Amino acid sequence: MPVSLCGTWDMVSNVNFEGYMIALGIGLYTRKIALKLKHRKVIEQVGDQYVVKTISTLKNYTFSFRVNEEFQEFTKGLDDRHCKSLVTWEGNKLVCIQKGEKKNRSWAHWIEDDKLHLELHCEDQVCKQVFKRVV
Ligand code: VL7
Repeated sequence: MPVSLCGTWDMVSNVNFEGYMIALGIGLYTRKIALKLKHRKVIEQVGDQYVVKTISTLKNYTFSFRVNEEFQEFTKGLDDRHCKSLVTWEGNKLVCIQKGEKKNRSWAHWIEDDKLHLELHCEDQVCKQVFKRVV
Protein backbone atom coordinates (compact mmCIF):
# COMPACT_ATOMS: atom_id res chain seq x y z
CA MET A 1 0.00 0.00 0.00
CA PRO A 2 1.61 3.31 -1.07
CA VAL A 3 2.10 6.04 1.53
CA SER A 4 -0.86 8.42 1.76
CA LEU A 5 -0.78 11.66 -0.20
CA CYS A 6 -3.55 13.10 1.96
CA GLY A 7 -3.08 16.36 3.78
CA THR A 8 -2.32 20.01 3.17
CA TRP A 9 0.80 20.89 1.23
CA ASP A 10 2.45 24.20 0.35
CA MET A 11 4.56 24.76 -2.72
CA VAL A 12 8.30 25.13 -2.20
CA SER A 13 9.49 24.93 -5.82
CA ASN A 14 8.03 25.15 -9.31
CA VAL A 15 10.35 24.39 -12.22
CA ASN A 16 9.24 25.16 -15.81
CA PHE A 17 5.66 26.10 -14.94
CA GLU A 18 6.10 28.69 -17.70
CA GLY A 19 6.79 25.99 -20.33
CA TYR A 20 3.81 23.96 -19.13
CA MET A 21 1.49 26.99 -19.33
CA ILE A 22 2.76 27.89 -22.81
CA ALA A 23 2.07 24.31 -23.96
CA LEU A 24 -1.49 24.72 -22.62
CA GLY A 25 -1.89 27.97 -24.55
CA ILE A 26 -2.18 30.25 -21.51
CA GLY A 27 -1.74 33.89 -22.51
CA LEU A 28 1.21 36.06 -21.53
CA TYR A 29 -0.61 38.23 -19.01
CA THR A 30 -2.08 35.32 -17.04
CA ARG A 31 1.29 33.53 -17.14
CA LYS A 32 3.13 36.48 -15.63
CA ILE A 33 0.73 36.56 -12.68
CA ALA A 34 0.49 32.77 -12.36
CA LEU A 35 4.29 32.40 -12.22
CA LYS A 36 4.44 34.34 -8.95
CA LEU A 37 1.86 32.18 -7.18
CA LYS A 38 2.55 29.69 -4.42
CA HIS A 39 0.06 26.86 -4.79
CA ARG A 40 -1.43 24.97 -1.89
CA LYS A 41 -2.49 21.38 -2.52
CA VAL A 42 -5.16 19.82 -0.33
CA ILE A 43 -5.65 16.09 -0.91
CA GLU A 44 -8.50 14.27 0.80
CA GLN A 45 -9.69 10.70 0.55
CA VAL A 46 -13.13 9.44 1.51
CA GLY A 47 -13.50 5.72 0.85
CA ASP A 48 -12.14 5.20 -2.66
CA GLN A 49 -12.94 8.77 -3.71
CA TYR A 50 -10.16 11.36 -3.83
CA VAL A 51 -10.60 15.12 -3.79
CA VAL A 52 -7.66 17.24 -4.94
CA LYS A 53 -7.78 20.99 -4.42
CA THR A 54 -5.22 23.37 -5.87
CA ILE A 55 -5.51 26.70 -4.13
CA SER A 56 -3.89 30.03 -4.94
CA THR A 57 -4.70 33.71 -4.49
CA LEU A 58 -5.66 33.93 -8.19
CA LYS A 59 -7.61 30.73 -8.83
CA ASN A 60 -8.70 27.51 -7.21
CA TYR A 61 -9.17 24.22 -8.98
CA THR A 62 -10.92 21.24 -7.38
CA PHE A 63 -11.71 17.88 -8.83
CA SER A 64 -12.51 14.43 -7.56
CA PHE A 65 -12.06 10.93 -8.90
CA ARG A 66 -11.90 7.26 -8.12
CA VAL A 67 -8.70 5.39 -8.92
CA ASN A 68 -9.02 3.13 -12.01
CA GLU A 69 -12.27 4.83 -13.11
CA GLU A 70 -12.20 7.06 -16.17
CA PHE A 71 -13.97 10.40 -15.66
CA GLN A 72 -14.75 13.57 -17.60
CA GLU A 73 -12.48 16.36 -16.46
CA PHE A 74 -13.12 20.01 -17.24
CA THR A 75 -10.16 22.18 -16.31
CA LYS A 76 -12.44 25.06 -15.36
CA GLY A 77 -10.68 28.36 -14.87
CA LEU A 78 -7.35 26.92 -16.00
CA ASP A 79 -7.17 26.16 -19.73
CA ASP A 80 -10.91 25.29 -19.85
CA ARG A 81 -10.50 22.02 -21.72
CA HIS A 82 -12.37 18.76 -21.53
CA CYS A 83 -10.34 15.61 -20.95
CA LYS A 84 -11.06 11.95 -20.45
CA SER A 85 -8.95 11.37 -17.39
CA LEU A 86 -7.86 8.18 -15.69
CA VAL A 87 -5.96 7.98 -12.42
CA THR A 88 -4.02 4.83 -11.53
CA TRP A 89 -1.29 3.81 -9.13
CA GLU A 90 2.01 3.06 -10.87
CA GLY A 91 4.12 1.75 -8.01
CA ASN A 92 4.23 4.59 -5.48
CA LYS A 93 3.07 7.18 -8.02
CA LEU A 94 -0.51 8.33 -8.47
CA VAL A 95 -0.65 8.94 -12.22
CA CYS A 96 -3.36 10.72 -14.22
CA ILE A 97 -3.53 10.46 -18.00
CA GLN A 98 -5.59 13.34 -19.43
CA LYS A 99 -6.76 12.38 -22.92
CA GLY A 100 -7.96 15.31 -24.98
CA GLU A 101 -6.89 17.98 -27.40
CA LYS A 102 -3.37 18.25 -25.94
CA LYS A 103 -0.87 15.49 -26.66
CA ASN A 104 0.99 13.77 -23.88
CA ARG A 105 -0.96 15.47 -21.08
CA SER A 106 -0.63 13.90 -17.65
CA TRP A 107 0.44 14.43 -14.08
CA ALA A 108 1.95 12.26 -11.37
CA HIS A 109 2.03 12.71 -7.60
CA TRP A 110 4.28 10.88 -5.18
CA ILE A 111 5.97 11.30 -1.81
CA GLU A 112 9.73 11.48 -1.54
CA ASP A 113 11.74 12.67 1.49
CA ASP A 114 8.48 13.69 3.25
CA LYS A 115 7.70 16.05 0.38
CA LEU A 116 4.82 15.86 -2.08
CA HIS A 117 6.11 15.81 -5.64
CA LEU A 118 4.10 16.68 -8.75
CA GLU A 119 5.22 16.29 -12.33
CA LEU A 120 2.99 17.94 -14.94
CA HIS A 121 3.40 16.93 -18.60
CA CYS A 122 1.98 18.60 -21.69
CA GLU A 123 3.31 18.04 -25.19
CA ASP A 124 7.12 18.25 -24.84
CA GLN A 125 7.06 20.23 -21.58
CA VAL A 126 7.59 18.97 -18.04
CA CYS A 127 6.88 21.08 -14.96
CA LYS A 128 8.18 19.85 -11.64
CA GLN A 129 6.59 21.04 -8.39
CA VAL A 130 7.51 20.16 -4.81
CA PHE A 131 5.35 20.78 -1.72
CA LYS A 132 6.07 20.61 1.99
CA ARG A 133 3.53 19.45 4.51
CA VAL A 134 1.66 22.14 6.42
CA VAL A 135 1.69 21.24 10.10
C1 VL7 B 1 -2.66 23.06 -11.97
C2 VL7 B 1 -2.02 24.69 -14.63
C3 VL7 B 1 -2.34 26.88 -15.84
C4 VL7 B 1 -3.80 28.86 -15.90
C5 VL7 B 1 -3.43 30.17 -12.72
C6 VL7 B 1 -2.38 29.30 -12.17
C7 VL7 B 1 -2.64 28.86 -10.75
C8 VL7 B 1 -3.84 27.21 -9.41
O1 VL7 B 1 -3.14 20.43 -12.52
C9 VL7 B 1 -2.56 20.70 -11.51
O2 VL7 B 1 -2.48 19.79 -10.53
C10 VL7 B 1 -3.09 18.55 -10.72
C11 VL7 B 1 -2.49 17.58 -9.77
O3 VL7 B 1 -2.58 18.00 -8.44
C12 VL7 B 1 -4.56 18.67 -10.42
O4 VL7 B 1 -5.20 18.99 -11.57
C13 VL7 B 1 -1.87 22.00 -11.29
C14 VL7 B 1 -1.83 24.26 -12.19
C15 VL7 B 1 -2.46 25.10 -13.26
C16 VL7 B 1 -2.69 25.42 -15.76
C17 VL7 B 1 -3.55 27.63 -16.23
C18 VL7 B 1 -2.90 29.73 -15.10
C19 VL7 B 1 -3.65 30.40 -13.99
C20 VL7 B 1 -3.75 27.91 -10.70
C21 VL7 B 1 -5.15 26.49 -9.37
